Amino acid sequence: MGEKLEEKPVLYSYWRSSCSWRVRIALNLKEIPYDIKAVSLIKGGGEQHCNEYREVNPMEQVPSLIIDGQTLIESLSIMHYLEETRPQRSLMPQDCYKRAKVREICEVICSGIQPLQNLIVLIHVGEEKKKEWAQHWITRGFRAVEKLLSSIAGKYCVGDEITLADCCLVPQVPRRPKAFSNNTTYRQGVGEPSSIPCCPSISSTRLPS
Ligand SMILES: N[C@@H](CCC(=O)N[C@@H](CS)C(=O)NCC(=O)O)C(=O)O
Repeated sequence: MGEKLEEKPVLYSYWRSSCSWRVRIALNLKEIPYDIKAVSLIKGGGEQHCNEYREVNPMEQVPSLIIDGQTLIESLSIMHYLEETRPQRSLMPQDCYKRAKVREICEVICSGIQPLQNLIVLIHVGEEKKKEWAQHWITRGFRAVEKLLSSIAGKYCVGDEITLADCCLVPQVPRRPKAFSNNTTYRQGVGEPSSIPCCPSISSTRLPS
C-alpha cells in the first residue's frame, strides 16, 4: 500500500454535505491523510453543476474522491473501497449477520432518507411543499433506523465496534426530527459525533464566507 499512499487522496466535499461527512469520518478513522477541494452546493447556483465538476462526478453531487490515481464517486462505494484497500481499523464486522445489519442501516440512511431530502429533490418539490416533504420522509426513515438500532446497537450502531453504519448515522442525526432525540439508544450516545474518536466536525471544512 506504501506507494499508493504517496499521493494524498483529494476529497471533493461541501461542509454541510452529510454524504461528504460520511467519507471524512471513514478517512479519519482509518487515519488516511487527505486534502479537500471544496465544492459549494450554493454559490452561483451550485458549483456541482459546472462543466469541470461534471467531468469528475456525472451525478453532479459530492463527495468524489481521487485516490490511487482513480476517481471514485458515491459515498458508500468510496467507503467500501477504503475498507478493502486500507483494512486498518476495519469498519465492517467479521460476523456475517452483523455485516448484513451494517449494510441494512447504511441502506436505510443512504437510500431511504438522504436522497429524499437532498437539495436537488427539494428544489424540484418546490418552496411551498419542501418542508413537509422532507419531514415526512426523514420521520419515516428514522422510525426504521430506530427499530433496527433497538435490536442490534451496543456502544455503536451494530454492537460495540464502530462500523460504516456509524459513518452514515452520525451525519444524518442533525436532521433527525425532535421526536427521535430521546430514545434509549440515542441517549446512550449512538449517532453522536462525540462518540467517535477523531470524528471531524460538520463545519471543519467550512469555507470562509
Ligand atoms: N448517493 C450519493 C448522494 C450524494 C448527494 O446527494 N450529495 C449531496 C450532498 S449530501 C449533493 O451533492 N447535493 C447536491 C444537489 O443536490 O444538487 C452518495 O452517497 O454519495
